[in-house]
Amino acid sequence: MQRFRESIHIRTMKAKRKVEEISKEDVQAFLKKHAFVLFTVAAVIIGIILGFALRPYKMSYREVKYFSFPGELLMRMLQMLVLPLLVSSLITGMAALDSKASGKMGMRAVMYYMTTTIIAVFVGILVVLIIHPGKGSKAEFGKQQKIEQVSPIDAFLDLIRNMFPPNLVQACTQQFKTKYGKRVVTVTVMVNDSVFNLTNATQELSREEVIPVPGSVSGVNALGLVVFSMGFGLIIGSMKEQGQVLRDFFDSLNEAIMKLVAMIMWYAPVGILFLISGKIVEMDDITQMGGQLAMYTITVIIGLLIHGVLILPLLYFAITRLNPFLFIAGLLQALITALGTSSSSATLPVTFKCLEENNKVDKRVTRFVLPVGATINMDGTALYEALAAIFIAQVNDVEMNFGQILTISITATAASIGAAGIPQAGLVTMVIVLTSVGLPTDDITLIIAVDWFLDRLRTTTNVLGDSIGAGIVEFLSRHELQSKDVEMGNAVLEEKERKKPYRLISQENDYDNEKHRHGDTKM
Ligand code: 7O9
Repeated sequence: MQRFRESIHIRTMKAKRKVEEISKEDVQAFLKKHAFVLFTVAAVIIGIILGFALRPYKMSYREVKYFSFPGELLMRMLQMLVLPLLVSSLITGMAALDSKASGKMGMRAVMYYMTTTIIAVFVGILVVLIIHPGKGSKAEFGKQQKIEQVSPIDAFLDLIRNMFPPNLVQACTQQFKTKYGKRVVTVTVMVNDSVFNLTNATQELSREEVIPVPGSVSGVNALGLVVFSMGFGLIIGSMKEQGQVLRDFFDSLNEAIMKLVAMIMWYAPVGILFLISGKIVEMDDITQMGGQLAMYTITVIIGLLIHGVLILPLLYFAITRLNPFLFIAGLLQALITALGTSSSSATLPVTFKCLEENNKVDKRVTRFVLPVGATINMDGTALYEALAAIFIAQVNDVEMNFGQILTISITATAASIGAAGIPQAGLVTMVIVLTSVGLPTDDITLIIAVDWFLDRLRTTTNVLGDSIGAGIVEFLSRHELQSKDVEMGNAVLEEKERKKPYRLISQENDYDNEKHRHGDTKM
């Protein structure tokens, strides 16, 4: 008995020492491994504190701009990479798969985009109907401005036109936008003069007519580049040896850009710190905000939280049976960058890095799914537009019937899909949603005061939606990817698959023996 006790004692002592030893190393390894994430989180916290600390000094506009200069630099660096990254990743992504495999993967991605966008709109509508933030009075809001009217048909045609840019170089800097010109039309009318009884007298009348004329606005035509790159990638993928040079070229370009991304990410925490604190210094006094607007802000936050923290993770878990929060933990940097930059396209480089390096998502999936997702999949935006439209109806004391709510959900879904193809989308799509149910478009100005803030949150939701989509599409396409690996004798990739940090919440969930078990989750 005594010996037994002693041996237990020795063993526990050993174990304790081991724990101590490991914990020291562990902490170091942990710090090293997660240095980026820790820096980024620290940057957000310091940024917020610094921002609020500097507010009492009431900086002038010029000073605020100087102050947020480091943040501006980050935006510029990220945007610098978006174009080559978008083109090279889509081309190599498409070229790496045959048309059948990419078709299947594309179908799954589109299914995911549609499902989540529709769910997002539904969540938005539900939340705003339940909380009912609008009280039917506009008295507490500031002065209203006029909002330019847009023609939904012209916006839609612009979207289609932007899919086929006539000049690829121009598509990197400009989008097509219908403008309106005036034309004088002369019409000859017969005048039947009854006084002098003269028949067949004619008179020329001229009147002005508004006509659509071609124009352009600055901004990347992402949709056009996506369409071109997908077609181009598919073609060079099917070109056997002749296409090898191009495949190698774009593959190498993509790798080089990703190396640049890795370098820029060292600067990201500094940039994010200044972006956030600059915005806090710049913003208007929030204590002046009216009750309805505050309620509206809270409603949007709740809606986005339900979608991002509940529905998307649940969907991820339902399909892959993996822990969604471990997956999201790997994305933290991308989410914070989205929060700082309020642009999912500028965040794209970081999203790539997080998914490929932290979550070990297959490059063939990310290269294909992420650029398309950044362009057409905007859950947060869809949720927001539907919610905002109903809020404006509530402020105007207009009861929405079921048909109108359905119209709002359809237009909000369409608006979020088409946003990247519609020039100056932010406002234009909102105007379209409101016009579709006959709500006053000038009331958009009521919510503009909080838009900069809510934009950041919906961008984060957009990036989260795209990333979880990549995880789900990878899982659903694992068999095609594996068979392609075997075909190409690529055993290294499979080895990497097994090391995914976020997988295996239970041992039974191994890719190898799940073929039949998960057969039913296939889309
Ligand atoms: C939000 F593919 C890329 F990365 F090259 C790409 C480039 C440009 C993708 C998209 C775009 C683009 O122009 N997007 C765009 C997005 C254009 C207009 C409006 C929006 C909507 O933006 C969101 C919102 O306001 O709700 C949000 N700020 O996700 O970036």
